[in-house]
Amino acid sequence: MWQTVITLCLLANLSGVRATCTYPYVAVGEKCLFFATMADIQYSEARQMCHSMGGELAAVLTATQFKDIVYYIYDYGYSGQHFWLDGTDSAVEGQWQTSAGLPLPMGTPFWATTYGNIEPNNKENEDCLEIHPARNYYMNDITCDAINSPLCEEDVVSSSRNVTAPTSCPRPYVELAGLCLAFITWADQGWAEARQTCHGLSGELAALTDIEQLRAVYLYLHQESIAFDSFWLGGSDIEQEGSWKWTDGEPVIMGTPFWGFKENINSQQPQGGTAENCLYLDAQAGHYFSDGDCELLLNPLCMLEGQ
Ligand SMILES: [Ca+2]
Ligand SMILES: [Ca+2]
Ligand SMILES: [Ca+2]
Repeated sequence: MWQTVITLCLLANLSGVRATCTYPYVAVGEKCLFFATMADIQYSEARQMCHSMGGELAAVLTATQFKDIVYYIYDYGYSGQHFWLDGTDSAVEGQWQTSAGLPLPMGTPFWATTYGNIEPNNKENEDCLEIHPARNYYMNDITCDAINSPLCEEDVVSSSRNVTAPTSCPRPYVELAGLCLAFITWADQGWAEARQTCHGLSGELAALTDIEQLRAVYLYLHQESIAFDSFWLGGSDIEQEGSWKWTDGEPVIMGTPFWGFKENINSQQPQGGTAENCLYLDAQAGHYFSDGDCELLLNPLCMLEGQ
């Protein structure tokens, strides 16, 4: 019986016209899409998340592609969720294009239009593209720091983007300076909870033990436009105040050029004493090492275990 089932599955696969997609991507018309509803994040964070998943925000270039996505949202239980699509007019106001530089279709049947209003309306300097149940999933421009879930499309032409491809690292890890790192922008957590999140990804909060690793992380955060986020690393002085260790017990290298400042140049980190026992990359201070209250809600920066 199982042979019959397997044979039928194989036949269905062979005769199917849909794309073959890698989990968690699903076939939607001719595209492989990932409805990342676990994340409610800003536009640039959403793009970085898609990149780390081997894709890009989904680009809608034809009416059929648009219909396929909207029907899938209604048919598969995503109604009520709202998503980022690939599109911005941040370069030239009113000129909407995808990340690959392709012009976005304007007008019907894509954008919301009513008696009094035609989207995109740039009402509040809105430069990013969303689909939202408040507009029955017609396209709308919204500010790029609004919060939506990424709708990712699996990459078939990786040349369309200029980010570091996650070559040898499993998704959502990206390869930086010889490490597989995952920037979990969709979780704001205390240090201990952030560790659990990394464990769930077969990883650990990252240990940056080489200064080239800190440099690579810094460049990546700016390349991906997520430098407004702060990230937990796997260092702490919980066991003994002032004795900073990574989670594997190895000592954290102190001083310049790893550790940064707080208010001014006379306050090199760590400076928080027993009130601050966890190590993070501080977005407000150049992403140098800082000690912080372990209950701060920051994004986990995970490293694949066994590296
Ligand atoms: Ca605009
Ligand atoms: Ca609008
Ligand atoms: Ca401390």
